[in-house]
Amino acid sequence: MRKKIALIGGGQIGQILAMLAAQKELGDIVILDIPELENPAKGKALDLMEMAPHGNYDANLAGTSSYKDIEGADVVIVTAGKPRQAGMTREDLLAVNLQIITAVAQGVKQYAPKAFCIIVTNPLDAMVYAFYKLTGFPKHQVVGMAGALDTARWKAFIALELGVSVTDVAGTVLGGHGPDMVPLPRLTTVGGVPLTEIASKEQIDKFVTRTREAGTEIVKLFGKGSAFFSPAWSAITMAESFLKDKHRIIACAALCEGEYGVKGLFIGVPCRIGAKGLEKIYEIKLTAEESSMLQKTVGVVQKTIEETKL
Ligand code: A3D
Repeated sequence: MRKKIALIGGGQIGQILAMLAAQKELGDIVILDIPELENPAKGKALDLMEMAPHGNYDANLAGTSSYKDIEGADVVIVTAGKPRQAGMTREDLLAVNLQIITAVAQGVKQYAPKAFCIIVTNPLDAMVYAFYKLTGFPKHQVVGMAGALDTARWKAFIALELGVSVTDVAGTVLGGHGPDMVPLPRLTTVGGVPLTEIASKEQIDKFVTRTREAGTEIVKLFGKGSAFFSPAWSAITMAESFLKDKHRIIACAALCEGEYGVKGLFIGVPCRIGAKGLEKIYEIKLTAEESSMLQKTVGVVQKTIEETKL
């Protein structure tokens, strides 16, 4: 029997998620949106079914506004919520998206209590925390997608500037999904060569700044809404590692219980994702400077999480 993937939110990211999940034949797909947008969700599902003969994939897609239709889902990816508009911070979305996540958590808890849940809605670190608290799901079942995207951006900017293949860049980004995130140049390599040996300090500083501001750079260009291709592929990478038990090590927002000195918060850390969900958090020995940057981002995340009052 095919796996079942429930996409909660059928907007910009949701529709790309549906396309990628279908093309990768990860399973059958349900796109759930609000009742007013049930027909567009059905239309997107049908459009993707009609693309299948060219895409050469076998997947059933359906659109709905009823949580009954996500029953028994193996994976739930939540993008339900408002995106940023130009001039907004992610934190500006807290009140409106907390309401939405509260409704989503209720539906997922009732109909897909065993699903591996990937939260994408912003402000990410607070929304994944809220979803975890509201569902009461175990921590291995709930992660946030942010580090996967921040790391992809980090790698993309390095490859662009150095004129190397992006597939040869390896590295990670820690911390909250905001301008204080912590890319780790010291541990980044390009085809096995340390980044610090082939890029100047000025270049590295530029990569760090651009990565931290990458979401805002796109929001400014769009004028309306935020990035959707790269967030979708990042979340699908996480879902795929779970569904295929690939054991990929991906930076995810995960519940830390002492790792990196963080207790009870979701923070971006390197995670192993396999058939059991979040299987392991890897702790890296950080330098004093990296540690102090991490503490700064943790402080920001803590403040936003406190605002959820959960
Ligand atoms: P958008 O295109 O507006 O899609 C969101 C969809 O959610 C819309 O179709 C809404 O109708 C739907 N929705 C709203 N309320 C509900 C509900 N209660 N139940 C089900 N569906 C609902 O936004 P988008 O897809 O561009 O972005 C979705 C979210 O992802 C936003 O909060 C963004 O800020 C966030 N985002 C996060 C990242 C990260 O890296 C963490 C990156 C980009 C976007």
